[in-house]
Amino acid sequence: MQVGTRSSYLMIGGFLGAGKTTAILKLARHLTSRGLRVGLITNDQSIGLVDTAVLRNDAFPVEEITGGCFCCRFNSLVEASEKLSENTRPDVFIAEPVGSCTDLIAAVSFPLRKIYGDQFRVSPLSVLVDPIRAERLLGLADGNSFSPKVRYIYGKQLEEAELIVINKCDLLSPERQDRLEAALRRSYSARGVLRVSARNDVGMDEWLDRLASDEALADSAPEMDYEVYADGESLLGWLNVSMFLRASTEVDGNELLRGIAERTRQALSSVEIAHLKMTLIPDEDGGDIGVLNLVRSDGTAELSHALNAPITGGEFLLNLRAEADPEFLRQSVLDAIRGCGCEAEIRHVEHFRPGKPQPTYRMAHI
Ligand SMILES: Nc1nc2c(ncn2[C@@H]2O[C@H](COP(=O)(O)OP(=O)(O)O)[C@@H](O)[C@H]2O)c(=O)[nH]1
Ligand SMILES: [Mg+2]
Repeated sequence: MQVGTRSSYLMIGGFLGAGKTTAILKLARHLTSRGLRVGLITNDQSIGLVDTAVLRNDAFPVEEITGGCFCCRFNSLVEASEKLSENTRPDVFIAEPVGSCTDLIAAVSFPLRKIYGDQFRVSPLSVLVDPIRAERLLGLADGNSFSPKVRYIYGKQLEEAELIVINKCDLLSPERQDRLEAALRRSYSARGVLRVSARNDVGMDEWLDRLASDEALADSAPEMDYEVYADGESLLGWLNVSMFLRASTEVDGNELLRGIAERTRQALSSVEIAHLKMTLIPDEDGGDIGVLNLVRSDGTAELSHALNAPITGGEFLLNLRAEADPEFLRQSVLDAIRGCGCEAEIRHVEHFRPGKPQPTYRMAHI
């Protein structure tokens, strides 16, 4: 990626669980190996972010914007980039918006291009897709899904994508990949549809090359019904938990995470989970981290990063987004944690439905 005096600004959107954080780590490593300095920006409605813990574990500089999405906290986004610049002077910023957020072209890309165009070269908005979720939402496969207003957000994310990036291609046969790509091309007007496997580091260089070209940049944003968008967001319950777990003897931290995930899934069998993610950072010094993800109610709880050694306790973070009452999520998860046999010292528990998005700027055209 060629960089002049301006920093590049990459935004990797996509629904909850699509693989944004995984992809950002891989893109950051590729950029570093090309000799470029990278700064990362995470975003959430609340504090105690699993994503920040995962990215910091890789020693990249990370700033997090909490308490609202980029669109509604546009000035914080610019401040975050300035803060990163104080120490690192990144050539490339990579930002991960909230997975239930849309209207990023009108509320982030255009204002950045228009107001801060002398500082940032804004790359095409990539929208990352989990292929199993996409097959269901596009009617190519059966399976649990969300209610119509949540699906409205999903559709709008794809409608505004300048590049659609089908991730997790390792999960699909080439025929299913072809069918999904054809359906996405039929339904949406993105300038490019790419296929990658972020976890396996496949297709990342081609993606970076597309991000470096201006060809995919849009000049107008899709229309957005903010009432439907707000209703859709508020149907998703959010829960962030931060606590210390202590065991009386050494335990297998990976099993502990799996157990909490399984009991949570059972308690939430009647609702659709969008993303359940947890990190466990052991007290024992050594840079170890356990990371567990579940991206659909009927998916597999995966340890995307396993702990190397038994633990006696550690710092535990859990973020859950599911189409359900937040109080029900809170009770279910706290019960699931109680069942793990550790003593839990709670630092922070927050559960809520996101409020109506009110973007700082909204520009329909550039
Ligand atoms: N099979 C597969 N899983 C992936 C891939 N990329 C990410 N994942 C998994 O998808 C889950 C959600 O990833 P994450 O990056 O947290 O998604 P985000 O919510 O979009 O940031 C994790 O379990 C990842 O390991 C991929 O290329 N293939
Ligand atoms: Mg993420």
